[in-house]
Amino acid sequence: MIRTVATQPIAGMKPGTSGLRKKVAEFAAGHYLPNFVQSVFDAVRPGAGFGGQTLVVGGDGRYHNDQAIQTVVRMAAANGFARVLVGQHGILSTPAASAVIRAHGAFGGLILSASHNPGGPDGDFGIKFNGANGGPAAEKTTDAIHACTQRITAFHTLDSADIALGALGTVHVGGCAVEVIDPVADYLALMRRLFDFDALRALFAGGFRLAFDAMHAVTGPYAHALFERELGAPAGTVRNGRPLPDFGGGHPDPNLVHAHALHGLMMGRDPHEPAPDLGAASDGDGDRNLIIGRGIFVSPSDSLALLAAHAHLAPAYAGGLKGVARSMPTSGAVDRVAAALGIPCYETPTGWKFFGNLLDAGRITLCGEESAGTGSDHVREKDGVWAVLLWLQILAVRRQSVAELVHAHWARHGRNFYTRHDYEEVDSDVARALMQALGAQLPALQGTTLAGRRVALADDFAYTDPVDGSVSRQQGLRLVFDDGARIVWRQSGTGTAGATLRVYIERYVPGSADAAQLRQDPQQALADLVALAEWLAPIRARTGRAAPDVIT
Ligand code: VG1
Ligand code: CO
Repeated sequence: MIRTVATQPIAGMKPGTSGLRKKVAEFAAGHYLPNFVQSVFDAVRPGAGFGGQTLVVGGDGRYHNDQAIQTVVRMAAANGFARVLVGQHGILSTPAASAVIRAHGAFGGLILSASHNPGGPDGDFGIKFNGANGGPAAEKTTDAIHACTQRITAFHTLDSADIALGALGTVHVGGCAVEVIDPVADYLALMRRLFDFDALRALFAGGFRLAFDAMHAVTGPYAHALFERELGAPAGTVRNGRPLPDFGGGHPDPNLVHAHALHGLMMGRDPHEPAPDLGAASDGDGDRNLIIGRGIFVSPSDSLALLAAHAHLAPAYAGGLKGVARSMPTSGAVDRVAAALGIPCYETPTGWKFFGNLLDAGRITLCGEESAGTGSDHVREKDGVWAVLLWLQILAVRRQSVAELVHAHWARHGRNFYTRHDYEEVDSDVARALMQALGAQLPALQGTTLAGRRVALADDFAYTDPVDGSVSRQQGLRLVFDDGARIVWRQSGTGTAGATLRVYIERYVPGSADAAQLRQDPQQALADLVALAEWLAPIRARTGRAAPDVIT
């Protein structure tokens, strides 16, 4: 019944920071999805074919997820996979997909998600390939996939009825066994091995209050199972826990703009509910985490540093960390912890795919990004629910508030004041021109003094992978001052409309500074650098905007 369907290349199928993301309408039209899926298979097919191999398939439940899964399943069967594991209802969070790939020795997986991008018929859709280590394909693979999309002439599928995604169990599609699995089970088993669940149960039994906002995205089922059923947190701990195809009309990006209700609650601004002890949220596909203590927002860069400093309190990391890594724009807070622990700290380009080699080689145990992504060697993706569990583990052992932990951390290691300013849907030509002009200016800035600071380094960040020697260029323009302050400019690789410009700004204040100085508002503490950034690359002036669209 296998059919080979003639097709033609479709332009623009270049995976970005994390897979291919486009508007739903584009993905759903004609041969768009089949072309990409076939190109993935063509790029990664081993010499012996896919016989005997398992493919994992799941998504974040957004609009078009279920239909896309049926397409992928038919194509996987037609391309010779022996077995396909699909999350029930088409659901698998990104970290759970990674866990399933690893637990079942799969060849790899296709994750259907546009992550933090909005969903619904007018929203975004996305797809990415993860390999046998459970991690996102490295650049050389995504480049090979892109090359296949440019020369594709046919794809393989077969005629078969849709599989019932709601029913657990195995059905056969052609010669392929398609198993609909519980999307939570493997992940839950893994979390039980990493953390001391008895200690977490005791924490909740003692009245500790968590507010977890699943943003009507994929983490709902995981959070209900873990926090409420497994750890005994009261019903209602998980908010917006039902995955919806349009995320309830919201934008599943756990930042202070899109998770403002949670932020208000944690700052004590909800008249109906006192602020809980810990507030957390995750994104569309469950790999990000937002952490807010009562009365205190923890920046993702600080959260990474705090987790690194206290990870040994969880059974999985009791033996210490081999090393840590952060993406280049992420603040240097974790570097200071690594120095104090005497372990290496790696600086990678933006995107989780760059951590894979370091994790596989055993060089690092923990890693993270300023964009609210934190993870460890337990999977090969960032992991939102895991990060919340690690925070809970630390709070359960230390019996201190989030604010106390953060303040003690700043007093010991100093504080890296940090902010990211995003300008969304900028005209692509304007964005390109701004970045080009700035890039051209950089070499001459080296060694000069700007607004009272000496420029120690001004370059376009290039990364040489220490494991396989591969080089990735043009990973962000950076200006580093000799006092550790930095300004970084990058163009987003996940957007689907126009260009998104990100400006990352950081300044270090030593722990010996007085508490008032350490506890300043970051926007105030960074105001001079924000002004300098605009002077060097006049984004507001060129786009006619008074302020960034999102400040995190
Ligand atoms: C953004 C973040 C990056 C993250 C990526 C995928 O990329 O900056 O840190 O890895 O999203 O996260 P960009 O290119 O738009 O800056 V997710 O949760 O959307 O898979
Ligand atoms: Co995500």
